[in-house]
Amino acid sequence: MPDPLLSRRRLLAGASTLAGAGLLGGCEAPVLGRLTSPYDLSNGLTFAVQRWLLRGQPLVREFGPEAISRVFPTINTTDPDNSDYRRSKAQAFADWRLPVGGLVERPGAFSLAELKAMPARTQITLHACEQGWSAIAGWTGVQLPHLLAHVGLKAEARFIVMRSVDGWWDSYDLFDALHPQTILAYGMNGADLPVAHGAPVRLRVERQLGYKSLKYLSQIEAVDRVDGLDQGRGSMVAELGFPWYAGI
Ligand SMILES: Nc1nc2c(c(=O)[nH]1)N[C@H]1C(S)=C(S)[C@@H](COP(=O)(O)O)O[C@H]1N2
Ligand SMILES: [Mo]
Repeated sequence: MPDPLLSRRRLLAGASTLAGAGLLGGCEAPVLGRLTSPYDLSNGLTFAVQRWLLRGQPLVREFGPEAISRVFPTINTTDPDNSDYRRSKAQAFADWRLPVGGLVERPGAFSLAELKAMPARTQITLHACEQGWSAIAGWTGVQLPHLLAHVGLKAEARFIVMRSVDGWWDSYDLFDALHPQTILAYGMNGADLPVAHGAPVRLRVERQLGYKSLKYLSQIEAVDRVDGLDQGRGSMVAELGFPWYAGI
């Protein structure tokens, strides 16, 4: 039986190697594997420079409760049109499970109650949407690095792929996946996460634009590469023309 603490240490050692790689870490961006335009090159450079500047994994700014926006817009999917989702929603997500698998030692499928029983982090942060609006809210959830340590990330894992019930999918390198403010949020502003904002659980990945913070999570998978998924650009929005890496 692998020691969870040992695998956590290995996981964190992996993160600091990535951080130490700095500029060279740029090769983790899927776009760099398939440079097809100057746009890809500039995305890749942005990614590499940000990785260098953020190599110490600094936290994004957190606000006090007084800064919470009175209105937090909702956008795109606000109530997934999916029969499994509707059934789960009708029973307050009691039957909902989040499968976590791929390159992990101990794959599992976690209920909302199991996620809530894990150590929680609350953070009041600014959400910035690519469409030009931003808003501040408080988010409560389990840190993704905690969950990944719990399932035991294998050494070959390089990216975390996430999927949503509405068909959105995205991927994150370990640098962002292991950041202390990357959480799977089930709470917003002290209450359960509302359906319009991604219930029962959404991702908060605070150093990237809002579209990377997937709502309605349905699956998490650790992989060694993402260029074999769909068209090979690493996310649904990247295939629509937005940057895979949306650092802010
Ligand atoms: N599954 C899923 N995740 C999603 C979206 C979506 O439509 N579906 N929209 C994205 C965009 S563009 C933004 S800005 C935020 C919006 O979150 P909100 O609706 O809670 O404001 O969620 C992101 N995550
Ligand atoms: Mo957005």
